[in-house]
Amino acid sequence: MNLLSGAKILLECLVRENVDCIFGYPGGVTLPLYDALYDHPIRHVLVRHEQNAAFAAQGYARSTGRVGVCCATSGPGATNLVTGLVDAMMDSIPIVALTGQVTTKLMGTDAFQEADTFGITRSATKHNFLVKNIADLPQIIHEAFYIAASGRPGPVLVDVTKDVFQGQAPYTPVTEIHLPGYKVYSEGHAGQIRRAAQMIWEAERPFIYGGGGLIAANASEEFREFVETTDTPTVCTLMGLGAISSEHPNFISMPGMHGSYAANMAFSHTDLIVALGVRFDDRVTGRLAAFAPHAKVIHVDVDPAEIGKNRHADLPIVGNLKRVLPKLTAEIRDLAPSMKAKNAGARQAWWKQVREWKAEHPLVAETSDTEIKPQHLMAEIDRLSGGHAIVTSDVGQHQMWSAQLIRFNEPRLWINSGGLGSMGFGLPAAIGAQFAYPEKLVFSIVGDGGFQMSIPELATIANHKLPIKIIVMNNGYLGMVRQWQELFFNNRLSSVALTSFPDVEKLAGAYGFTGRTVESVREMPKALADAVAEPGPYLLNVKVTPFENVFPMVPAGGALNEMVLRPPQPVEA
Ligand SMILES: Cc1ncc(C[n+]2csc(CCOP(=O)(O)OP(=O)(O)O)c2C)c(N)n1
Repeated sequence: MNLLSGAKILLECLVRENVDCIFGYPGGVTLPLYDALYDHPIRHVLVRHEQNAAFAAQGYARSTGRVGVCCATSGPGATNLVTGLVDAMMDSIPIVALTGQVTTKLMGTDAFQEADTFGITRSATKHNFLVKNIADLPQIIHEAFYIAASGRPGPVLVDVTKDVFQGQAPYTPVTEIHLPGYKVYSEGHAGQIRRAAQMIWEAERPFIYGGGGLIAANASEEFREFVETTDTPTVCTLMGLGAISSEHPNFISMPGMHGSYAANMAFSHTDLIVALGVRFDDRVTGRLAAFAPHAKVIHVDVDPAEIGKNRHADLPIVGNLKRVLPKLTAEIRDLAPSMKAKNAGARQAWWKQVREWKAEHPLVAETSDTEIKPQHLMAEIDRLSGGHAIVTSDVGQHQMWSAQLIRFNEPRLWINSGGLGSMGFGLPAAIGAQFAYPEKLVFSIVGDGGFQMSIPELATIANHKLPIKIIVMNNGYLGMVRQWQELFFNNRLSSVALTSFPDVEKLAGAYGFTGRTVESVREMPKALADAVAEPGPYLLNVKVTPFENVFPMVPAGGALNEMVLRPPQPVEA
């Protein structure tokens, strides 16, 4: 019988899962795997830190909807993955992390580079496995992919001992996954769906609250049809941007802490929230007790644990949005002849009100003739993107301005760390996305803080000549923390000034590509256009006004209708 090494069996399983690219970093116990990769068609991308392998795998997964794969050695390699795993867990991103573990007989002896990866990553993953027997390997790898991608997606880790990589066994392809304890609910309850349609028609001020679950379910088309059939004002969360085009007439904006006035006022006045693939996150709801006080809630989610977790659902539907939404839309259409006229007047008045709120305080980019406002930078990037570029962001003020001001006319273009808010995410995520879409325009918008967490990955970018446009929104501070210190700690700016930022021309030059700093507002549009025109990578350091704050803002613990709309204006003498 033909025998294969565990390493080769693992790669064979990855081929069967259509994996074309792994982001990773080698080490002692993964040597047999890397030896098998040496002349294998699956591409291994050597990142410069394991955390970035997990972020790059996420960039790949978030931009394609496929499972991203990362790999690390035992001990420090595996522990370096943890932030990326928790990040994927918080945002429901399907990745499979492969880690090496010391030889089975050394486990528990404090062997060199031994860490309890299985224990450490238990709460950081949707599921994790430890493989100590080569005979289990194929089944486990396919189960890992199935669990990562199905139901509510998430990260799955497979820890493989060195003796399993090195062992020899016959390989029989796995044809069936049978996980009796793991239930995926997809269809939604027909009676509940019908009831939901009725509630939607009965509402006078309905409001659609769409989230990342719509994107995870690839349900954008179904979502658009639902929105148009009900003709309801719609917001998308930070994770849901692009689920419906930013230019769709029903789309209001992002809601929440830095959401628009219209979005937050609508939450405060609606009588029915249709919550689709969302989790009533505190950054959306503000003070939960004061959130949407007049609203009933229909909550559709694939994960039953989300329903009623933060906000009671008057009507729960557990199911996959791609399956549930068409049924809901069909029920809405069915009921239209008998229900349409009932609240038509009230609904018209509601739309009028929402449009007025939108017109009263629109999200517009401030500009100046003398300096570069960060909002102006985002407006220029938006112009170049036209709603079609992939934009990855890091975490901080630049992330919020990007979300407010850049259009996303399709899903999977806006890639950011929503739930965990991990600085250092943006640049490696762009690497993953650019590998997935070599021809696409990819902007990576980062703060001067987060950028400095990602500098090692400039080597990966240079190595593969990835044409990523790295835009550093350089305000000289850990901007978002400075904003909070200014607003809530008497402007006592403690450890937030970022002095000693590197000369980007020299920095990018050291890696063999172009870097440039732009300080003049007149030159900024052309500098961005030049970056886009460059065939290879480009590092553009944009010096923006340092003390700008992100508004609107709902102070932490505040209710949505207590949002602060703009900075206090100087009092005229
Ligand atoms: C790994 C990590 N450490 C700390 C934080 C807390 N934090 C949130 S925003 C922020 C400031 C980010 O500064 P910068 O990257 O310059 O972006 P800006 O806010 O100026 O746009 C910090 C430190 C975080 N989110 N992630």
